[in-house]
Amino acid sequence: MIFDVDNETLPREELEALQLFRLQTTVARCYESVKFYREAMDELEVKPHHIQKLADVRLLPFTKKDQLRDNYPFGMFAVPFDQVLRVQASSGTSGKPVVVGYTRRDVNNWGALGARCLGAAGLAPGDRLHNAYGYGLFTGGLGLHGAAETMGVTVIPLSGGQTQKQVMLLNDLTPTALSCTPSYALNIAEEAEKLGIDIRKLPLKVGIFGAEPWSEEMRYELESRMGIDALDIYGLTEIMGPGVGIECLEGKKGLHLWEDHFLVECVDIDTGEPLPPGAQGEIVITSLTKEAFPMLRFRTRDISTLDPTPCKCGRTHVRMRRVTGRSDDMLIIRGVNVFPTQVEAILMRTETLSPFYQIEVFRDGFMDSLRVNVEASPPLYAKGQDYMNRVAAKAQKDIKDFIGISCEVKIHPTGSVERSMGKAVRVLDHRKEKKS
Ligand code: DLL
Repeated sequence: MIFDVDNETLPREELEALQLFRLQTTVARCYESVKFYREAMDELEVKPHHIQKLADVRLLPFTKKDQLRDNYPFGMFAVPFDQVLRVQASSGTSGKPVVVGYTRRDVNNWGALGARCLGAAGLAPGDRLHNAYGYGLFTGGLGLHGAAETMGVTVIPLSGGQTQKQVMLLNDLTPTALSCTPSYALNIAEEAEKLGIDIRKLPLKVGIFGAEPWSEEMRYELESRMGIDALDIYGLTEIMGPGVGIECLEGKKGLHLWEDHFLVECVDIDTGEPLPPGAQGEIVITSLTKEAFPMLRFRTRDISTLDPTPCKCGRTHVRMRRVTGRSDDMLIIRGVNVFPTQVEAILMRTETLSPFYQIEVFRDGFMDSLRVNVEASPPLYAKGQDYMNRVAAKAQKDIKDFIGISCEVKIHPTGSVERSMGKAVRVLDHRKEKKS
């Protein structure tokens, strides 16, 4: 089979033997073809032949996002351009984007791993995928597109935006799967409700949602509003794009990371030291098969936990728990670490609040403060200000009890929090604004 489905259930020993062979090949490729890696390895006095066992990956230097930016645009490419079939790029919200390249084999592998993800989500030829991830330099649109075409699933390439049209086509073309960010899925669900279309009655059966952190509570919301199974898919431009891992339909608890193509570590955020299974830390990924843009020990900044326990689906690849957030999105409010997904979980457990929210952070003198802006569900709004104040007070107390921070919860009318078309902006950090 072109997407090596057999590799998904390889016994651990065989999987690790394959990983070691591929790691050695990748390290040699990096050392020979990318000046940055050669210099970084020489500095640590590590040569490719030092990689004798999988744990030797720890001899290698980490690669950080800033270093990729320093090598903008093509400094990290390991092949000449006559072998590069495509480039994609990260969003680059803070400065220059990271530009990555793919050989023909890389594009094929990406399609194959994406197809594996669709398979894990229960899709097969005959299914139809409505793909509302953005097309273009962002890897979401073209990534899921390639996945569907590789598997032979019909792809409906919507890209993001034009939400009313998305709803119309969900209704008319009756896809069985929807791919987009979870925040955009919520936007689509809301639009459908406004238009009087009950998505639960359509043939749609599965959502392939990722590209941003989301909570279990958000899963529940999307599943119940759309009548689907909502699965978490993970990926990042620097490593490949969507399809590094996905939750399986059977287990729905943690994402299988395709370990025959990626070597995954979980390290202490501050020290970079390896953590035992089950401990929360930063996910570090080494690509094992990439040709144009191989990556050694990329510090993803994504915070999660690796779970090596067997999954009922029979896949042997390690599971990564839902990403709580990125280390650089973690808010530190008066000494307490907070991720937006933690706040999201509490808001969504509070009945009568809608799942649309945004967090603002302010600094007054030396004190940081946090305001959570959330919308009332229409029935709550109808109950008037006093009632809403009580709901806000309850949410504030829950945030204090469960996360340990005092904050202001402000309830707004339905429709006042900006809707997402792709990755939602969850935090407005006013501390970074210059004083005039
Ligand atoms: O977001 C690739 C992607 C597209 C993944 C579509 C899934 C679906 P980037 O724009 O480079 O690539 O952003 C990568 O997004 O490091 C995480 O911080 C975050 N991210 C991606 N998937 C998840 C997820 C794409 N399932 C960055 N849960 C990553 C939480 C996610 N965060």
